[in-house]
Order: sequence, then structure tokens, then C-alpha cells
Amino acid sequence: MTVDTLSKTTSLLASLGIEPENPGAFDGGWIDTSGPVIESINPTTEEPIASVRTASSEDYERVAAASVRAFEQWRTWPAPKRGEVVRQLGDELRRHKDALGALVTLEMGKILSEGLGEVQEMIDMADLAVGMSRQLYGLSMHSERPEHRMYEQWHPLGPVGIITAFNFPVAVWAWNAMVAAVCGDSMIWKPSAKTPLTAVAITRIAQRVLEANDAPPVFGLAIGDRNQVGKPMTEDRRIPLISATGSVAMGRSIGKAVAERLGRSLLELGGNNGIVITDDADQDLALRAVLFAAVGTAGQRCTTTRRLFLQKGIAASFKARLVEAYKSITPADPMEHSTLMGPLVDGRAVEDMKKALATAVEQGGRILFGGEAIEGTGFFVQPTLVEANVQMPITCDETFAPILYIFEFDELAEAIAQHNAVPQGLSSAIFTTNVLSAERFLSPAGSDCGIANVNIGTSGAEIGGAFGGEKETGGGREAGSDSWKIYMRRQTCTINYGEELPLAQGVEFDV
Ligand code: UN1
Repeated sequence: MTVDTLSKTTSLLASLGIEPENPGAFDGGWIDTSGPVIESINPTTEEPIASVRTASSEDYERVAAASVRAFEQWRTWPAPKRGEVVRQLGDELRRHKDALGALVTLEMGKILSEGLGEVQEMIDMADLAVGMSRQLYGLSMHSERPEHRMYEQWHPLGPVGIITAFNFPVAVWAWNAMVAAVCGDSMIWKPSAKTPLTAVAITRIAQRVLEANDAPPVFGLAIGDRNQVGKPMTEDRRIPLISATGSVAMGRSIGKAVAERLGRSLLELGGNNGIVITDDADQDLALRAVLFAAVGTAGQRCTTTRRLFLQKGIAASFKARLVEAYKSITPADPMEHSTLMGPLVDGRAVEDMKKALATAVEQGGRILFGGEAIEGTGFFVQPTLVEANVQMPITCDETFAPILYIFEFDELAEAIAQHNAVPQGLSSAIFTTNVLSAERFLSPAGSDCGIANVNIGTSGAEIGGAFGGEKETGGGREAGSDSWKIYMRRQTCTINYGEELPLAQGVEFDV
């Protein structure tokens, strides 16, 4: 690092309250944690940025107990008052947007524009949740009994466990936290050990907003490993909901642990997202969209396009254009404005990409472009295009790297069948100018994913919709629409304002 970059980084960290060594748990105050120290490594330079002392299971216990106490107070605040606290949190994030966006880039390597976009996603979530705080509606029903009234109401649920991944280190917390907060829940955040500093920075901001409002410490934090924090939290009966983002393997074990105690889980797991491009599609539009969706965030979004289905009439020319476009992408420092692709998050991610490509070649794939890790400092790889066929088992796996498998098809029905023939079901898209093809893709017999787009790539969803997917993606829905319901408990109430006691279904029970 040059002296200039070093001093910029130091003042950036200082502006967010990050010290060389930071406590890894917050329960209303910062806990003097006793777990091992982890270093946050900048994937661009491979240098440590700062470190965090992780939480032990005893530290987790403190955070959980505080979260229960905070919930007991917070649930009695009127929802619009809770919304006002979230509004102020959104304002604080606006104030720190530049610094936070840069910290995201520094810590996990996505380009600065995407780092800033991620902070914007948090701000958008805050705004949405403020509105929601006045719209946590229940329905009213007509009772079958005379002089009876029936309605449902939504109450706060309890402390929520939020497990997030490195790739969206702050936005996914906001999807959960902003909504959970207006719903009256407290929460405990277990961020990825690869991105602990962003979690500390956000919690410090949240702490100031809570204190300014004399609000209970609903935004708890416990940075720690699976055994010290993850396991006790998923098995904790005081935590009615665990919302977890990560791999299918992780989701499977969390889902089991939570189901064992009959808790609720909200899982947002792997994607293996496909784009179908028909002969009649606008090729320029499709090219730009594929590029962002496959190469953006260096292929490390759960919504990244990993499979491309080209109709035979345009396949050869589209592939040629794609190769040219890939050639123009030079992985480089994500802080530079001209960079479109930064590094992968760590050395293991580079190894996983190499392994997946070796397997793809073994299984009959042909590398059309890229395929190499870039020598030198930083976890840089080439964005890669692979000509593939649907018989290759590797194309059913999610590898968190910029690998795009390309297939060809004759008829749309065949493309849809191939598109759906993977275990994951997160995001999908079709590029076509034919309204019939578009509607077929969106029909019940079309894409089987939680997200289906027309003439838009698979990534970069807006927060207003419900986000999540089917099959091994886990079935959860977060962010907009009526996703708030999972953070609350529904209560059906029947009130008798008469003097008789008629029973439902005409049952008679007179003494
Ligand atoms: C993720 O990768 O876990 O739709 C979330 C998108 C982003 C969120 C991705 N808004 O690509």
C-alpha cells in the first residue's frame, strides 16, 4: 500500500469508528469479547485492514439475553414510532454512504459503484420500512355467529437471528433489520467472518441512532464462528426466527436445527440463474445485461447469471460478441472508477473456481474465454466463458465465481426445460421481443424461480419486490411486498358483543 492509500484508508476507517482491533459483539454496549481474533483482509492487496475479537459462546449468551430484554420493551413501542427510529437510521446511512460504500469495496472487493449501490439498498430498505410501519395490516372477517366480530392482528415476533454472507455484507442485513425493527423485533446479527468490519461500522451507526432515541438496543451483533455463535443461535428457543443467507449446505444444516425446535427459518441460499436469449431478442440489450449479470461483483452475487441459453439462430454471433466484450474487461483495483471487475473474496474462492473449471473441461466443456487466475497480488481471476451441455453435472452447481456456462437450443420449450433442470430456483430471465415467448417464460409452465425477468438480467433486483427463490434456494422471501409477515406473529381474534354463546359450525352444547 502506498503512503497515500494508507492514510486514506486510515481516515476512512476512523470516520466509521473502526479501530485497529475491534470488539466483535454488541448488546447495548460493546462487549470485551473473548473469542479468537480474526483479521479482515483486503482481497485486492491481500493486506489486513483491521481485526476483530470474535464472540465466544458466553458472549453470545450475553447478546441473546440482552436481545430478549430489548424485545420486551421494543414490542410496546407503537410501530410508527419504531418507524421513526428506522427513518433516522436511513438518514445516518445517507450521511455515511460514501465511507460505507468504500469500506464494502475494501473488505470484500466489489467495485466502488456496487459498494455504494449496496449502501443505497440499505437506505431504500429503511425508507420502505418507514412506510411499512404504518401498514402492518391484518384482515377482518365476517363471523358466522350473530353479534360476533373477527379479525386478525400482527404482533412482534421476538428476537430474530440474522446470518449474512460476505457478498452482500450490509444490504442483506438491512433487508431483515429494517423490516424486523418496524415489526417490533430485536435482532442478533452474525455477519460473515470475511466481512466483520462493515458489521462493526453499521452497528456503531445503529447504536448512535438508538441512543439518541432512548430506544432499547434492538440491533445486536455477535461476530463469531459456527460453534461459538452460529450453533447456539440456531438452537436457541428464545429466537423464534432465523434468517440465513449462504450456501445450500449451510442452509440445510441451519434449516434442520431450527426445524428440530419447530422454529421459523427464512433461507436465501444458492442460485444457478439462467438467461434465455431467443433469435428475436434485442442483441445489444441482451449483451449488456449478460455482462453485468455474469461479471458484476466478480460473479459473487447469489443472483449472478451462471447459465446462458442461446437460440441457435443467434448463438454463434452472440458468442463472438460476448468474447469481445469479455476481452475488454480487465480485473483491477475495485476502488478505481474505470474498473468493472475486482478480485474474488479470498484465495479459497480462486481455488474453487479453478477446480470447477477443471471439472467442467473433464466433463466435456470448452473454455471459450478466460479460465485463468491472474498471477500477482490480489485474488484476481479472468471472467470466464465455457461452452457447455446440459449433461455436464458441474453446470448444476453454484460456483461463486465469474464462470458462465453457455448452451444452445432450438425451441423455447426445450430451453425452459433445461433452464429448470437444476436444483436451485432463485432468479431467471428471458430476452425476447416476442410477447408470446415472454409470457410463456412467466407462465406456470415457465421459469420455476422466485424471480423471473423479461429483458433484464438476473441480478440487481429492486427492494420493493419479495426477494428469494424456490427448491434448494430455500423458499424464503425478504425485503419488499408482504415479506414483513414472517417477522411477526398473526393472531386471529373473535369478539362476542352479544349476550348469547352461539358455537361455530352449529354445534349445540347446552347443559
Ligand atoms: C445476494 O447476492 O445475496 O438482486 C443478494 C441483486 C441484489 C441482491 C443480491 N439486489 O443482485
